[in-house]
Amino acid sequence: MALKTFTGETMKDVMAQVKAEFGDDALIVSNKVIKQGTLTSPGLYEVVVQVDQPQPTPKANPRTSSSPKSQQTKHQEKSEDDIVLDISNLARKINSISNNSFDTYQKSTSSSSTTSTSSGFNSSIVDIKELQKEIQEVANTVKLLQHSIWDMNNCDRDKLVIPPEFSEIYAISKNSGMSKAHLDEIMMLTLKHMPIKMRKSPVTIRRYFNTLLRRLIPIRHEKELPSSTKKIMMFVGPTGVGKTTTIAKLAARYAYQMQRKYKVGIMTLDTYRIGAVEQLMRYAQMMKLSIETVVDPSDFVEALNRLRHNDIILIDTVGSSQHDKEKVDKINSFLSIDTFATIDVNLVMSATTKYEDLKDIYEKFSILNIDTLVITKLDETTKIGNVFSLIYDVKKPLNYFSIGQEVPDDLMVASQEYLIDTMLKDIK
Ligand SMILES: Nc1nc2c(ncn2[C@@H]2O[C@H](COP(=O)(O)OP(=O)(O)O)[C@@H](O)[C@H]2O)c(=O)[nH]1
Ligand SMILES: [Mg+2]
Repeated sequence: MALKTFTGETMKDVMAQVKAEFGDDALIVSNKVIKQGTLTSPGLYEVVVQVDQPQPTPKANPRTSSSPKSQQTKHQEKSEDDIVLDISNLARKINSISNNSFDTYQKSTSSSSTTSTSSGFNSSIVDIKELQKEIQEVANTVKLLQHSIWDMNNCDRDKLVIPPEFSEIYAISKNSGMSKAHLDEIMMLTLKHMPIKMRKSPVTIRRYFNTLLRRLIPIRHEKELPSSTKKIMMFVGPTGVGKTTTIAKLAARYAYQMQRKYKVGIMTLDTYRIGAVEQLMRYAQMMKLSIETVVDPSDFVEALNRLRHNDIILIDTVGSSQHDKEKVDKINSFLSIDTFATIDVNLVMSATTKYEDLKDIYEKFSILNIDTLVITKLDETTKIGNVFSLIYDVKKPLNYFSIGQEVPDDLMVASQEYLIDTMLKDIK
């Protein structure tokens, strides 16, 4: 009795080979699981068939039947032959699937379906279909597994379940310092509204999320000042965030760097420290700009009037901790004075401050009726989800970003693209 051994990665695969060669009448002597397949490695299955019976020609594998070796009866030689055949079969299957050429392959084989090789090709098509089905099943299992791992890691996330394809963008946003409550809220919106078609590719997911975040950032764009209009801008905020440096940069920008060269005047209310006055005096001298120092609110109107010939007046204030209510109240007393133009209040904050503190600062300074936000020290960190969250919360527009110490170069007009691209920078 001669035997032939068939092997394959699944029992289905092996049986298909047997059927292709011997048809439905194949006499199976034994079948074994040599190695159980796992998610990461293929299995090995073996079926031994009795072959000392006339082989049904129509279903015979043309490559096997035409080969002289297929007539040999030695078991060892047969199985070696089969292994070679299996490998080439498998290579062909994988090739046709990975090239996504199944359709083309089917077309080319169906056109020659009357030739003697057609049954061999057709059975290969069946094999490929089965293989595709198996691959799909494995892919589904992997997806389910990813889901359950994600769910386990995030069981504190109330009802929000992040699908695996969103996990990268979720992790990066969270790592950027963005408030978790905001992130969950935005993620929930994304999951609800994002078109199904876009969810399939991580690239479109990122693009969608990036665009959505950008749209949540209000910007006050720099506009040309109508002639005969005066603008007064006051800069308030904690100590050391870069108020004076930003004023120096803006003075240079308005006076020298824009298409229209504005007349710029500077005023400082920060007379607590000699150094602070000197710092601004030096910048004003260098730029040949007029400067006024004011100690008392009663001197404010007069000093402003002396600067009235300017188009733009920039007012520096004393830095104050958000907990120092007295200093914030003093600034407020200047703001309650009637002036020839409304005072635009700019709250200056550093990107290196964590979200909770930014919020605290904003709240303490909000008695000054903040108009716009200036963010400084963006060169010192890329984790600026804190800034995003603050703006998402307070819905105040941004007007300028400070991106370094250099006066006047390290200043840019605020942009949604810069903020969100920097925030999601970790995405490869
Ligand atoms: N790295 C970096 N340093 C800055 C930036 N803006 C200001 N600084 C520095 O921060 C320090 C405090 O700045 P200053 O303008 O005096 O802060 P103020 O107390 O708010 O007026 C100085 O050493 C500045 O050079 C910035 O955007 N990036
Ligand atoms: Mg200062």
